[in-house]
Amino acid sequence: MEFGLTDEQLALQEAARRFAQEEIAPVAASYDQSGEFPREIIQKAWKLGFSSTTIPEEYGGGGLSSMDSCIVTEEIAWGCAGFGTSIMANDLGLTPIIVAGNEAQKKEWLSACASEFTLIAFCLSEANAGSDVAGMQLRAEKVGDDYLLNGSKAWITNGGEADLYTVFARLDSSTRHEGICAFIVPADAAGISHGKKEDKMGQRASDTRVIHFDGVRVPATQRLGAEGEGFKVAMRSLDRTRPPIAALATGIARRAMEESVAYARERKAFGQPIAAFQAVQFMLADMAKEIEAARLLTMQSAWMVDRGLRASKNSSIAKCFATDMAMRVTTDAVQVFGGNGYTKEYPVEKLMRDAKLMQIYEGTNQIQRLVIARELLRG
Ligand code: COS
Repeated sequence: MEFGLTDEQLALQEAARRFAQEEIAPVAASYDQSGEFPREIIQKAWKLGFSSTTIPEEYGGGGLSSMDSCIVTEEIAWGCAGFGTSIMANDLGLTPIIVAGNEAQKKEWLSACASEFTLIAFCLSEANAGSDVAGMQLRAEKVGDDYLLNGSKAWITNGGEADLYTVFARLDSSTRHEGICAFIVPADAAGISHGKKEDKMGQRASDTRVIHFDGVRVPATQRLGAEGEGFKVAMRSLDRTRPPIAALATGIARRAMEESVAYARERKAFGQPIAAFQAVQFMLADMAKEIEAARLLTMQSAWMVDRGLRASKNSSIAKCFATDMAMRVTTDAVQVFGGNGYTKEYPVEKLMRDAKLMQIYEGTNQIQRLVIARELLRG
């Protein structure tokens, strides 16, 4: 068993860390305040190979492994989780093409995304079907060789900024998951419109919207997999993208711990730095041990994805543990900072707001527990 990173991975980590320190962290608070989308910085991340990372080399991509992608994601999230989510959502949007695209689709769409900056959004959730994917209502109607999409998606990351969508729609209303299809849909297709950017508690730099599909015509050549396979395409995609979400949460928590250590060394009470008090030391020690555990679970699930093993249980364990951990660690970081931690003058209240979303998106942590329990009980 090898716990160390390779020389290439250390170089990748160092490059991503520098990018997060120099390009993201200094502007994170201002994007958090304005809620603007940092398109130029995201594009720069793409140019440097930190976004759309998993496109295989044969289609012109960086061909990074899931492990590599987790290494990058932790660093970017250290800089700002909203940036991390925008970058990660891009890879999530691409994943259905990687897992279910035929050769012609991969050549056309993955190559295009590798050669030109393209933002992608994964359109799965709906206002009344978030956890219950099989309950989606967006309709796909077969008309000749095409499909007509009608309905709306909700909570779509990169929704208003994306150039390309992967969309899940219901062909057969008499079934549940058996009636769902997956499609590749350019964002400029006639009939697509989007709602306002959601005014979120945290991760405010990321763009989250409702997308409306009003008679959007999609040729059959843009269907991913067979008719009725869309649900499984979504599940297989999420198995692969939950390890980077765990890495994102680990990055938020690591930032909170580092800020807490620095503050505890400086801030004085009763005539000495608060780092001298065991009450504070224990909080810092708990942060460190939980972050280490989350990172190891993340690496284990990424390792499984990279070996083509079914990673559902381990991806859900990593996602659930790391995101609950980020919530605990950032809450304790605010506690270490005391009253200062509750103000926007200091960085930890943003980290706590950003961490909350991690327990909700990419499958709530209640859904992760359901997946883990089902995998255990399946025998
Ligand atoms: N890989 C491959 N196939 C899978 C799978 C996976 N990870 N998970 C489930 N399946 C298959 C099942 O084997 C079953 O196949 P058969 O009908 O051939 O036996 C089928 O898919 C249906 O699975 P299941 O019965 O478990 O579906 P449910 O409707 O009970 O829902 C949950 C399953 C709740 C796990 C699913 O809806 C889910 O993941 N929800 C959360 C969605 C989410 O993460 N949203 C975030 C959006 S992206 S920000």
